[in-house]
Amino acid sequence: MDYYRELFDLIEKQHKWRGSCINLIASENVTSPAVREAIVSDFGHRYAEGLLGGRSNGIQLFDRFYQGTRYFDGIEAIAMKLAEDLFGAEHANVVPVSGAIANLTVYNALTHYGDKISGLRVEAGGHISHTHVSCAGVIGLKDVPYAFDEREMNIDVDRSRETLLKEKPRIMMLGASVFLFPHPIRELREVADEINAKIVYDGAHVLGLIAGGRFQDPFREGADVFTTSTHKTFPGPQGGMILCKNELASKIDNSAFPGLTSNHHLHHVAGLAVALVEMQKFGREYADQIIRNSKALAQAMYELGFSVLCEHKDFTESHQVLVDVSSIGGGDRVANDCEKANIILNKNLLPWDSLKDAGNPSGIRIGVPEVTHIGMKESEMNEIAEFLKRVVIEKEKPERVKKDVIEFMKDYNKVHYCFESELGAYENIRFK
Ligand code: DSN
Repeated sequence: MDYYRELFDLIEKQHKWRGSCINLIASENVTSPAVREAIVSDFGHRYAEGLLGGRSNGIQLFDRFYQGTRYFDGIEAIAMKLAEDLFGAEHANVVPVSGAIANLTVYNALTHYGDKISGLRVEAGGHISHTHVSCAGVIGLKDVPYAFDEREMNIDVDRSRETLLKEKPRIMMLGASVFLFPHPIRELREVADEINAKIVYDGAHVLGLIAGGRFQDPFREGADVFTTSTHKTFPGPQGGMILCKNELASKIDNSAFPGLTSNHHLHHVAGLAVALVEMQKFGREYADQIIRNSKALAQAMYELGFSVLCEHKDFTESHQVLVDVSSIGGGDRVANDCEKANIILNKNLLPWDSLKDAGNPSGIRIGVPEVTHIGMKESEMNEIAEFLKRVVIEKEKPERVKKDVIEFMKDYNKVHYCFESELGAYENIRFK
């Protein structure tokens, strides 16, 4: 078996296939050619252990432990400054290599084994890293689930307040994987102060919207810490980041290094810096279009007969649309049929499902960051809704719909909202 050839064959196939798909996974995006150039740079070979102007218990450390970082130091400093400016943060840390590790880093910095953490249940859209099944459990934190209002698809502040006052979590997590509407940061600030908890806002899904001044403004509304990944609505490379108030910077920096990361991924920090510059310039226009697109897609699907959640609230204020498909095949079947038609989305638990339903939940989650980033607007959302109707409601053979999807995608092969876009969005870069 010629694994060498096989590997490059698989890479080539991936580019060709996903470039001919309508990519609707809410946590995915495609980066600009400039971000891709940064990702394949020499920084991917290098080490920069240590912190930029690092501190330990308030004592200034020397910055780096290895030589060779003179250019990377400039890049990391730019990334931190851009992130602080764009998100109104006093301090940025770009060391964590993912959003979950960013959360783990904060838990490690601000809690002790056996403390409590409040967050949304996974069934209600909470991220696993906010609960005992993942990072919070690793640190020994005990779950305090918020009460959830299924009609409003948001935290029920009044019912949650009682629980919070009784359980006194050390960290109150906000943010989610199913995230249709802004979370009530302001409304929960008072109770956080009363129980001496820190509000940690996980903005992974909505970072690109916040960069564009949409959705919500976590620090102005009362968050202490803002954790995130860097590759969902925000079109950066895969990675993580922590933004925080200065008073928490030292603890969080030391939890990131030497705590939970030895070397961060320097090429991804370079790519992040490029994406931050892009969002500074194009973020508002991009975020506005994402929200227009998700509302347009939700409306079109609703009119075509889909059971789209939250019609009474104009469906969504984010990049996501949530659909109950329990009466037309269930989440698993629908997601699989869509994949056969080159429409990539994911099955998703709805708040009234049980965790046991994870294999075939009631819902599908649809996200529009990637299709927006490659230039689609409201009219294209109507076409996507029609494709979905043919597969899911009319049960047309997915292979027939696939032919039309491939034709449709031929017009969308460049990344928008960036400075340069010669290289195709799905083009494979060859070096050898
Ligand atoms: N599981 C990811 C999502 O799709 O929401 C977040 O890590």
